[in-house]
Amino acid sequence: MRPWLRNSLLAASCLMPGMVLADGIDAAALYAQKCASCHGAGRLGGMGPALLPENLGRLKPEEAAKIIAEGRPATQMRGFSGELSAEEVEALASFVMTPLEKVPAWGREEILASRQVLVRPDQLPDRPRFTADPLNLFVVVEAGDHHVTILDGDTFEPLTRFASRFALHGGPKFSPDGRFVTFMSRDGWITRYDLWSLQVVAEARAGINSRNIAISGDGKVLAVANYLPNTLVLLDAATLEPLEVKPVQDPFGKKSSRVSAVYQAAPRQSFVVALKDLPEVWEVAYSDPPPKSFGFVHSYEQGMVEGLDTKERFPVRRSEVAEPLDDFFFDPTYAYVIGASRDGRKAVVVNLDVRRPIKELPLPGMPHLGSGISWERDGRRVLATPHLQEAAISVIDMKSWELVKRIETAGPGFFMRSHENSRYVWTDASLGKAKDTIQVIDKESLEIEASLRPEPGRTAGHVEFTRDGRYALVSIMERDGALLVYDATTLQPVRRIPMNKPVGKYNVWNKISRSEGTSH
Ligand code: DHE
Repeated sequence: MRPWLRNSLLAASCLMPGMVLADGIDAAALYAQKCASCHGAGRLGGMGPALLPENLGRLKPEEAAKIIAEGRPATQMRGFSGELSAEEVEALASFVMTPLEKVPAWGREEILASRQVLVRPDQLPDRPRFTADPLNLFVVVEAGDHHVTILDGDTFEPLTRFASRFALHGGPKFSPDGRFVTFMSRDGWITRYDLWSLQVVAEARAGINSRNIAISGDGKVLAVANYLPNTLVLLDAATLEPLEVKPVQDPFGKKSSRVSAVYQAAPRQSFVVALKDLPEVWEVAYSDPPPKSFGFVHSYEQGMVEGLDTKERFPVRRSEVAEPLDDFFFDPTYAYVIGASRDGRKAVVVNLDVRRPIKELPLPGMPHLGSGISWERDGRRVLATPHLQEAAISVIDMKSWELVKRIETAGPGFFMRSHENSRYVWTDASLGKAKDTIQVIDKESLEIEASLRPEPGRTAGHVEFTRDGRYALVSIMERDGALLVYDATTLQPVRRIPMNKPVGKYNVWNKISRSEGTSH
C-alpha cells in the first residue's frame, strides 16, 4: 500500500479505533500490544519517549521503521523484527507519524502529578563535591545515546556522565549562581540538576511537545514554551511547581498559537515570547508585583481590548506585527528584538516599549537569528547571524539596523560563537556539503581568517569557549564523535575528548555572565 494512502487510512483509524487496514493490519491494536507499555497508551510517552510526529522531529518514516525493526543502540528500545512482519513494522512506523486527532489536556494537574522531587534542598551539600572550578564546568548534551557529560573546563576531564531524558533540545538554563542547570526534552520533561553534588534534584513534565525554556534574571521562575498544548508554562525554578499555565491565544480567545520560543529579558524583568501562529510578540512580566506599564489598553485590528488585569501574577503585553515572527535576538537593553519572518526572507525589528515594528530588512536564506552573537566594532554594536539556507553570515548594525556586510561562507550553518577575550567568531557549515568545516572570522575586518576541517567528512558544529576564552571546544556531531579542543589564538587542536554525538555544550561562567559571544 502507498505510504500516503496508508497514512490517511491510519489517520482515519484514529477516529475509528480498531479499524483494520486493507492488508489486515490493525496498527492501533499492534501499538497497544507492542509499544504502549513503554511509550504510553496515548502515545504520550512513559518510560520511553512520546511517539508523536511533533516529538519525533525530522525522523523519516523509513528511519522510524528501521528503529522499530532493529532497535536503538545503547537504549532500552529493542528490535521487533523477530516478531513483526515488514508490513507490520511499516504500519507501526506510519501510525506513530500520524498526528493525534485531539491533543489531551496538559495543565496544572498533569504537571503536578508528573512532578518528582528526588533530593530536597536540605539534603544538598554546601560546597561542590569536587575540586574543579565550578564556574568553568561544561555541560555537554550527547544526543547519540541521550546522556549528559559534566566536563572540567580546565583539565577537560569528565566529572560524571548520566542518562538524560530522551532528546534534550536547546540551551539548558543555569541558576544565576551557576549551581543548578535545568534541561528540557522535546517531550516536555524539565530536569533540574545540581552541579555541586552531580545529581538530578527534581523533574516535572511541563508539556507534551516543548520548544525551549528560559529562566528569569533572579533565577526564580522558569518559562517553558510549548507546541503541544498551545501553552506557556511558568514554573517555580527551584521546585518545578507550576505557577501558571497560560493558554496562548489572541486577545479575543478565538485563535490559539504554538509557542516557538521563550527568551529571558533580565533588564526588563520579563520573558519575551515568539508565537508560531499569531502576529504578536508577547512580553510576560515575571517581577512581583509586575510593572505598572503592564496594565494597558490594547488596540487590535478588530477593536479594543480593555486594560489588562494587573492583579495577574504574569501579565502579558502584546506587540502586534504584520505576520508571525520567530527566532529572536535582542539588543543589550532588550528594548529591541529582531525576529525572522516565516518565509525566511526578511527580518523585522520590534521596539518592545512602543510595541510595534520599527524596521524591516531583507535577509533572505532563512536567517538563524537565535544563534546570532553581537560585539562592538568601530564603536558600533553589530549582530552577526548565520543562515539555515544560504552559505553566508549577515552582519547587521544594531543602531541603524542596516546590513553592514554579507560574508560568503563554505555552506549554510546553524551556530555562531565568540568570547569577549577572542578576536574571532567561529561558525559551522553543517547544513551543507562542507558539513565538516568550521570557519573563523575576524571580528574587526569581517574577513574569514581560517577554514578548519577538524575531522574530514564528519559533521562539525556548535562551538563554546572556556571561561577565559583561551580554548574553543568544537563538537564532532557523530555517534563516535568528540569534542575537539582548539587553542583559540593559534587555531590549533590540542585535545580530543570522545563523545557520543555531542550536539551542544555550555560553559557555566559564559552563561551566567551572559557573555556577549554566547546565546542567553
Ligand atoms: Fe535547535 C537551540 C529551535 C533543530 C540543536 N533550537 C534552539 C533554540 C530554539 C531551537 C528555539 C533556542 C533554545 C534556547 O537557547 O533557549 N532547533 C530549533 C528548530 O526550530 C529546529 C530548526 C527544528 C527542530 O527540530 O526543532 C532546530 N537544533 C536543531 C537540530 O537539528 C539540532 C542541531 C540538534 C538537536 O538537538 O535537535 C539543534 N538547538 C540545538 C542546540 C541549541 C539549540 C545545540 C542550543 C544552542 C546554544 O548554544 O544555546
